[in-house]
Amino acid sequence: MSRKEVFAVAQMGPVHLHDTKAQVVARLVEMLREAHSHGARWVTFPELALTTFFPRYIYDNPEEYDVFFEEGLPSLAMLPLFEEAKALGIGFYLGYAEKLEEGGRTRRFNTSVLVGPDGAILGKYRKIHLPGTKDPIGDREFEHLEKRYFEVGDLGFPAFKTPSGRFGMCICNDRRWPETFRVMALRGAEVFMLGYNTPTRNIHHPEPAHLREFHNRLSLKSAAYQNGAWVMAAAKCGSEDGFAMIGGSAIVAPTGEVVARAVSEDDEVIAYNCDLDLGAYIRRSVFDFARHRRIEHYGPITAQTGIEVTE
Ligand code: CDV
Repeated sequence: MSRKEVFAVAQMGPVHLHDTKAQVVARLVEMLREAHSHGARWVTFPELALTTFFPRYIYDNPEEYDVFFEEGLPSLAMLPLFEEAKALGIGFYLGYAEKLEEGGRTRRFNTSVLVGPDGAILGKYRKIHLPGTKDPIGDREFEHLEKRYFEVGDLGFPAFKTPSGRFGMCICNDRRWPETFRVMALRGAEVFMLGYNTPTRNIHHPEPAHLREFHNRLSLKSAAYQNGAWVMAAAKCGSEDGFAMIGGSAIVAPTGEVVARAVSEDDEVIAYNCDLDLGAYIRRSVFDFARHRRIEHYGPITAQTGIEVTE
């Protein structure tokens, strides 16, 4: 039996501060329909897909920033997307800002949800590698305040069972960390879905601009090859109220080859008929974890965070 499935990645152009969630969700529904016309069974949407990338701005009070958050699944704003996806029989990954009341306090996470082609919620992931700072750095054209608005994710890196195999989810900065993908692969994930909002400029160091896209692709390709898995990566990109973010949404094969790539910095759907068995030979040979991993030498990976020199 063939394990080929069409996967689509729905890149988004900018979402401006004044755009309403209804306008944004209408764009997502439009791309869902386009993905359906390509025969897609799964679509990956970006990180924080319903709003502008608000962690670039400084807010002090929850009353100012709660407008960016969603409560419940599906939230009211997401409903048209959930309904259309179920009607079309398409599963999807969607990034959003999650707010909930738990243990007598309000909690906020940078979250993604995986919804099956039948409309069932298959799982949720909460971003673990939060970049940036809690307090504004100042003296920059924009901030990156994810640590201010979100808690570190508390759900680990699961591999979710779907009708097409096991899928893992991560979000943006997580893709730069090999631990993210290896944990999901050790749990059997054959497809990694992720969304990202990557500012074109690195506010922490004056890098040459081309490195932003180079490091994005490098991370996606190594994640795919080193785990024998497919990678679906969706950007929100272009100039959001004058703040530029990279595009480069891609589908990467388990061989590490980019098989489809967005060319614009706008709403754009890319799709590929993915052979989900393609990674099997990689996981049977060079990356046969059971035969070749040497966990007795990996202690520092979980025992320490920063560099420790013994001598
Ligand atoms: N949204 C992100 O996590 N963005 C980071 C930037 C700040 C480096 C990223 O890894 O792309």
